Amino acid sequence: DPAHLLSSLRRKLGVQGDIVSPASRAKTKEVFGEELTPSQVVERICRDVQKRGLAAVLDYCARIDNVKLDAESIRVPADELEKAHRDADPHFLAAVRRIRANVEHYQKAILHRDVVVETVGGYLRERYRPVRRVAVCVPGGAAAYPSTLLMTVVPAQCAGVKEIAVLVPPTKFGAYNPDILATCFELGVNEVYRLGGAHGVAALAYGTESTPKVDKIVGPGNLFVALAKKYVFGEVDIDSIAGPSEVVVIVDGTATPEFVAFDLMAQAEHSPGSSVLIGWEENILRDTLSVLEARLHDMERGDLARSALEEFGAVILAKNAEQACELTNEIAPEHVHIATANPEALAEKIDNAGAIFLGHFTPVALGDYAAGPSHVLPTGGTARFAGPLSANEFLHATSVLHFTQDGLEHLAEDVIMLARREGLTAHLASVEIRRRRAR
Ligand code: HSO
Ligand code: ZN
Repeated sequence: DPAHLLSSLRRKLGVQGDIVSPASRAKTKEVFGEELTPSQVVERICRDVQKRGLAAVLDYCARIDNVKLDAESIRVPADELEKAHRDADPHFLAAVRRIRANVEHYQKAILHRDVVVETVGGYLRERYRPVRRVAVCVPGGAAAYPSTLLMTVVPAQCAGVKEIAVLVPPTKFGAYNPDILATCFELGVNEVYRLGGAHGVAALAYGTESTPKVDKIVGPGNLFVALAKKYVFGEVDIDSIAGPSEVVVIVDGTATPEFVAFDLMAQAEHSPGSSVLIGWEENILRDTLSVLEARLHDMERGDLARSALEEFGAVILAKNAEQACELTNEIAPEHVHIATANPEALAEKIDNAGAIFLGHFTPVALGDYAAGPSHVLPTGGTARFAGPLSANEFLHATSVLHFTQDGLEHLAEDVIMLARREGLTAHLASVEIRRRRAR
């Protein structure tokens, strides 16, 4: 029963759940002296940071990350960023520059533009301005992700955000990673904090003497980062909550088993990552699985990918293309890859997906690294209502209204009717008094 399978996948992967690894349970016990759920941990940390500020943040750096930092060293010094950039492989930096240009090209093209609506005796306007100050979370637990810097910072810059603070945990894949630091410098980001986890999110959400408060926090992270973002929402804005990576690959007989096998492995090697293969021709599913089995051995992260595939992977034999699309809509995955003869027709039937990749030559990796749309996408079924992180997520709208006396007159009777119903006589009078004056 595919629907049942999917809901169990969702439960395993969703960040909403309080799923804890034995290691993280032990850590909680060590830090807090008692067994707590991740939500309880996050609530404690956030409250503590709100109350005690920087002292609490530094405490958690020591106790959770095992790194002794102070009011100064919590921020990566400018010369360290510059040195990482100077020492970086020029070919790597050239790639970063080209990708940045691609991301800019796309993000600027989709940027919301102000809308003016003429109306009787006046006009209405939807006006967009950038959020003033944002924090971007970049994961640094399992691997270093300079690509995530590109896919978060560049959209913010395209929106015109003036102040961008980067949060990277104090690990070898984070704040001590030369590629991460070099990329920050290349992108013109000089505010980089050696901070991750819930305490990192709280530090920027509430602000401390070393980490000035931001207006919005975006970007992926582990369960604690995700729960902390939810906790501080309202104090600041957040983007959608990004959990483990997912892909649904839809295939017909024209798909190449090798291609598809690597697409499934690519998502699984994020570990955890979920890869679901859906088709309606049994042969292509079988062939893909045997190639997958054969090729997993050669992969550097083959063991990680294998365990992710075993735990979170699925192969579904649908009745037909129609049903494949229905199931995909139910999963509402982060990525959908349609490897069929006529992918565009199927794509029209997919309502719920973070990003859709069409045809045999558009692997998800193109979007992950270089094409232009951000790879920060809704996961865990949230693609039912959320979309990709984009430059537009860094804008906020304001309505602007301007009427002449004629315009006021045109609306006056209706305002008075409603204001009287609601018993708000000052509202009523504020219109009425202007009418009298106009006569
Ligand atoms: N597939 C990940 C993004 C990523 N892939 C980063 C490689 N690096 C989530 O969409
Ligand atoms: Zn990826």
